Amino acid sequence: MSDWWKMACVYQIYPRSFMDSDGDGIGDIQGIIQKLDYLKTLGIDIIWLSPIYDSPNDDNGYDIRNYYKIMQEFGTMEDFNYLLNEIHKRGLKLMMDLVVNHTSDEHEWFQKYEDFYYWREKPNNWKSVFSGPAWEYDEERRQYYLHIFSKKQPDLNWENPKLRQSVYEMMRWWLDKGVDGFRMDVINFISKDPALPDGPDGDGSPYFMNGPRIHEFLREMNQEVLSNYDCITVGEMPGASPEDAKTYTNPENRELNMIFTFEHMDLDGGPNGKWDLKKLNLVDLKENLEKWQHALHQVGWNSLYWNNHDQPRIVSRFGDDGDYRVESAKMLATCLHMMQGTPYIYQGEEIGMTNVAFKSLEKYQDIETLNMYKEKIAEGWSHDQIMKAIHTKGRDNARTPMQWSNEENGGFTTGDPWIDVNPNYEKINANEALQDSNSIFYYYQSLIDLRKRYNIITKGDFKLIHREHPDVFAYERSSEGEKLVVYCNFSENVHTFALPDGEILIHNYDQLESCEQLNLRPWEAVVFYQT
Ligand code: TEU
Repeated sequence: MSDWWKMACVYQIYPRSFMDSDGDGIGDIQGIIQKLDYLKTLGIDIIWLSPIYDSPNDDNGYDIRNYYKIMQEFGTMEDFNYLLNEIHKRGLKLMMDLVVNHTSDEHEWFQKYEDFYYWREKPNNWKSVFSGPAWEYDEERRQYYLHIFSKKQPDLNWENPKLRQSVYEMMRWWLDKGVDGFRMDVINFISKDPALPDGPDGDGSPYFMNGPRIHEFLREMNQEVLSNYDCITVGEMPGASPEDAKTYTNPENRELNMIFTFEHMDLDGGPNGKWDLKKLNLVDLKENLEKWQHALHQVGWNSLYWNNHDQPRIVSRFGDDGDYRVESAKMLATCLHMMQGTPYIYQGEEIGMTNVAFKSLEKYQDIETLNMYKEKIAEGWSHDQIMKAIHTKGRDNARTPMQWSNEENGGFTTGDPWIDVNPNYEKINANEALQDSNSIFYYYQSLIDLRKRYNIITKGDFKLIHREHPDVFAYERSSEGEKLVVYCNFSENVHTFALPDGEILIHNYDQLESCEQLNLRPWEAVVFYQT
């Protein structure tokens, strides 16, 4: 099977917030169908759809109640079949979100099969990612069950071969329908240390991340399911290192095509995690991405992302969402898209959507945020301190509705949106972008097109230059006599360098300030191509 996915660009849709067709304030499948031509215009190849399966929505669909049924708010299986057909008619592909580390506690398996889950008389000391203990006492069974995430997301016991076969059967069902692959939710959590030992200070991750049988399980999944289809797979892997990724993504191992790393997304968090706010040190970011480029070059494959439904919006996080929003959004896109790997664009990133700072906690919907608020108050944090952390890192920053137009609710819904629309929709929306040849949208369109036209972007090696520069991320790509030289100014300071040779491939300003030297203006990005 070909490596078609190495030249491809993926667009992630968070269906709840993408487009509402029936006015109930919740995005749906018919709404996605209405926007397929918009995605085709952007030039993306694959759509990653966050979960659309039946769910009580304790974690917005990442708590699945029935893998074979579409969530009622999103539509019907007929709607899905029509969506898949319309995607394929446009020459696009569909990657579903596979959530099989856990199910909803309302899944029939949880009701019927005790040995599909982890039940213990006595819990260990693990804490949940969503605050509190990772064990919940069940009065009926008079035992505790494990849930690394919410108490309505019990972890599946992958030691049980029957469970594994039930998962593989479900995967085949979707692949036989014609879906083109899977994004696999926390897939490196599925193998736990069978002893479930206490973790340091309640941190169980040494015993559930990249566990003892993870490669065995992934190879079995590949052998039993994936190898029988021409499909794309990406594993979401918090806590995976470049060394781990070499094993996970080396095609000789027949596991996955690529993984999502979290290392670069953890660099602006302190020792106590994401809510422990810390200013990004650009040198840390440069050296981390360099490490991943080098580790997987000619060994495995990288995914390239800044955004998804769990991360704050990158233009607010590492760019400037004020005066230089357009320049910095384009700069960030350039920095990522000129690297080796498959780029992922999250809905709204292509129009420079920003974080939102709701004044009241009541406006927030995310279980992680709401549980964290209670936990931090109990730890003595002030309300303002917590709200600052939420405004900076909360997942709802990415989950405000897609901004389609300057109409009410950004054209997302004619009803009351399930979560407030970012009030800046009047200025920042897809309609505006499509009418402005200088928009971030058309800049993304160019980046996606360049990847298809210049093999060096897919094949070239990576060399960091000006390593210690505190504001500028610069690197070279080389392959068979061709070279790219990429300069990205991650600041509003001006910095001067020797002017590289070659033609300008893409640039987020109209022209260079000087033809004698490279004067990088605020948030300026420019790529030189040499042959
Ligand atoms: O996220 C895995 C994960 O670790 C996230 O919880 C992430 O670390 C955290 O959100 C950062 O704030 C996946 C899904 O992407 C996420 O939406 C789900 O909540 C989670 O798994 C459970 O399914």
